[in-house]
Amino acid sequence: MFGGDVSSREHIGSIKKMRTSVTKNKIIHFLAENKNEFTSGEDLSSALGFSRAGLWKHIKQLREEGYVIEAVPNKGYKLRSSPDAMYSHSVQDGLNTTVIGKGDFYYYDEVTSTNDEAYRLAEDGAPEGTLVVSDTQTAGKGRLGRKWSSPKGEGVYFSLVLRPDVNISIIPTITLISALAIVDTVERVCGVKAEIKWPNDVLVSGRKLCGILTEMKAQPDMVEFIVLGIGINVNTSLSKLPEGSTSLKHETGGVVLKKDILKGILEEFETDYNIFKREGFLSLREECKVHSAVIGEQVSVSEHGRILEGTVLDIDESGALMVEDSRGELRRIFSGDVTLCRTK
Ligand code: BT5
Repeated sequence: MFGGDVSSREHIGSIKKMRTSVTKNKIIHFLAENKNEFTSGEDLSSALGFSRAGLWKHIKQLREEGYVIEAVPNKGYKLRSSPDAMYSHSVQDGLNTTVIGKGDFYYYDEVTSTNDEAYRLAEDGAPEGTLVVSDTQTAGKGRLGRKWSSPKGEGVYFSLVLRPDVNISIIPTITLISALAIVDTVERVCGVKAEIKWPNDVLVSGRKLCGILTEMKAQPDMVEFIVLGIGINVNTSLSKLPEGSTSLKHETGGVVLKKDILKGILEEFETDYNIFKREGFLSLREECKVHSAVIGEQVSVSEHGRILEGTVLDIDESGALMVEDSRGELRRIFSGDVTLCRTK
């Protein structure tokens, strides 16, 4: 699943870009940890293992990205202020979680897909809670080979590695639980009311704000790992998005800090995920239903090329959609695309 249609030259270019962002992440992390004092260029380059010339090049790039880094001869460097970037210190400082996003953290300026990167890391043994964030994706993925538009610096695109020790049958409900975390976060951080559109979208006033792509590696009865990928339009101009999308900037009329959205989702998700690992979907189901955009609605569901029309009655304990068709028969849908026939 890696590389896909990316040529090897593009692939090498993208690896170089990844290395650059890893280095910049280290510099910012170091300066942020020592923000009350100057750090000499010599100390900084020897602590991080690169040349003074290399250090200067990265400092220059960081300034271009909006970091205010003071440089005083014979004293060194000091971080004065940071833009709304996603380097580890901006996200992990004050992050109120214990595992999710708290440990291994990978930030990239550009990546093909954070899900592909997280999947590769998970195969190499990345622990639960590993976070991969990118400023943009050149091959952001939706379900069934669809594309996810990821305008640079405007949205939040990230993936988490999860290793829950739960029955494989309840894994699809992780998507709904993460949607719940997103709904709670956008309400808490920006006062925007959002809804969960089964199975993997978050909508505001019927327009798509966020998409979730959950991928899994499993043995017949055991989950090896899950990659939970989330893309959310934060300060994105609607002109860069497909018809029917929205962004938090569009909904609130102002710029929203991306790091606040990411931190909020990580915190809300960890709380719900811990409940999920202890008790399964049962105690989160009611909350998902309360925030559902589809319950009680007339819908058309496309599942493996078949179209079913009916009224959504429920989301069951395994996360399946319960739809009553025109003959009054109850149908259980495990995956598919839902189109709302009328809005609430
Ligand atoms: C999804 O698929 O909605 C899942 C999207 C998951 C994206 C995240 S970003 C981080 C991580 N890394 C990845 O590579 N992916 C995940 P689906 O339900 O199949 O919807 C895809 C459809 O949503 C597309 O065909 C478009 O119509 C629409 N779409 C694409 N980009 C969008 C955007 N930025 N905002 C709203 N709608 C979009």
